[in-house]
Amino acid sequence: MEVEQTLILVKPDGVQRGLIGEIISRYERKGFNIIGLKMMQLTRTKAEELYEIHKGQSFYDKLIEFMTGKPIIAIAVEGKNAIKLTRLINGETDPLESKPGSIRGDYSTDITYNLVHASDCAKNAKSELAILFSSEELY
Ligand code: FUP
Repeated sequence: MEVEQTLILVKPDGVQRGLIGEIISRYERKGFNIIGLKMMQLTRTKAEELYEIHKGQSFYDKLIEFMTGKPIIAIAVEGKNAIKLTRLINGETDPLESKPGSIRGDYSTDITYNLVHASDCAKNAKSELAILFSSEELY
């Protein structure tokens, strides 16, 4: 069992819908430690860094507008197998695949307005955490 750190975002729709507490509590109840937490509005630069891999996709512009339009909550999470397990807690990207019991499965029907982000591998977790948090902001 490997202790990992990963980046979670409560996206603007989660903040606007009043689901911050509900969403954060799911990672806490699972047993993960929160080692960084803040509300912020993503700059276009940060959003483009975060979603660099999707540049050129049909949904890219809409995604960047959405992610930068209103505040988000950035959360740094640590625990055993945190990368894989937080993505299981979030549920699948495709709303037809995200299962009840997951955050997306319980609260979202949309592929873009899907409430949460979690890094998908160790390399991306490291670079995404660095985009959102300075080392002084992590405990
Ligand atoms: P995930 O890892 O589940 O966050 O999903 P992806 O990395 O595949 O996609 C990143 C984000 O792009 C999703 F959260 C939402 C957005 N997206 C769309 O808006 N439309 C799509 O068809 C695919 C992804």
